[in-house]
Amino acid sequence: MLTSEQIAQFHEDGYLMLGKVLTDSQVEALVADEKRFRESPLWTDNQQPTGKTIFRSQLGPYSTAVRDAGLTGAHVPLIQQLIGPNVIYWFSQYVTKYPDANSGKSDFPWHQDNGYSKGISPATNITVWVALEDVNEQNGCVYVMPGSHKDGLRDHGTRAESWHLTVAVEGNGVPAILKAGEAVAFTGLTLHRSLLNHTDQPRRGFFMEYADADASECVTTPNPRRIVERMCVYFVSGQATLDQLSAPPPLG
Ligand SMILES: O=C(O)CCC(=O)C(=O)O
Repeated sequence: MLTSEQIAQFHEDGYLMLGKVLTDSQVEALVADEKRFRESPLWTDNQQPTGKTIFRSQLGPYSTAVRDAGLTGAHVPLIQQLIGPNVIYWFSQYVTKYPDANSGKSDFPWHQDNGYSKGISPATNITVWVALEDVNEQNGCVYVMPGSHKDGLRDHGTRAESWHLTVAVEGNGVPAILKAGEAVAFTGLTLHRSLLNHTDQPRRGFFMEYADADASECVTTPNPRRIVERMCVYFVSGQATLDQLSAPPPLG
């Protein structure tokens, strides 16, 4: 369990290094799974991958490894301490950053995860990013910006020639240097990024996002949608409140 000092640190910095959260066999299962999905002919983006980052998301229905990591990893009770008692595991993604080989394209610019989800309320959601092999500044680890969650959701612009959203940020942030199976947890409002992969091997990571079971996304629209109503949502603990947003439509 997290100590009160670790909880205070998480709220102060907007991130926390969790140490090893997945067993070696859970990491092996995810590594095999990442390869299975990356190489599947269902996707066409795995050709000539130099400088590319390949994403495979929301695969829980097809993957025991994805469900098992998100629901039984050693981080789960820690996340319940931070969000609980009603917690959902609502998003997961493999992120495989291929060697850059001087293309300059293998970075993922500064952003808040809630920038992509168009705002989540309550913004107590947390991302747990796990290394599937040792990650460091050479192979494109994630960097987090301490305290950046305190100013709320920022305006994200789009980057030329890419779907990435981004925010102008001063400073380098803190590199999350991790061994395989170790994780960094950060809030949905914490600015983070990753830089180029300067090695000749792919850098594989897997992240899991957790939220309060009553959280809504797109809070800036008149009809916010509850996350629990999305596909591929799994309960970690507790339940969602039944109200007009979650009530099923009348039959007949
Ligand atoms: O794994 C990475 O390099 C960064 C991925 C990331 O920040 C994201 O997908 O939101």
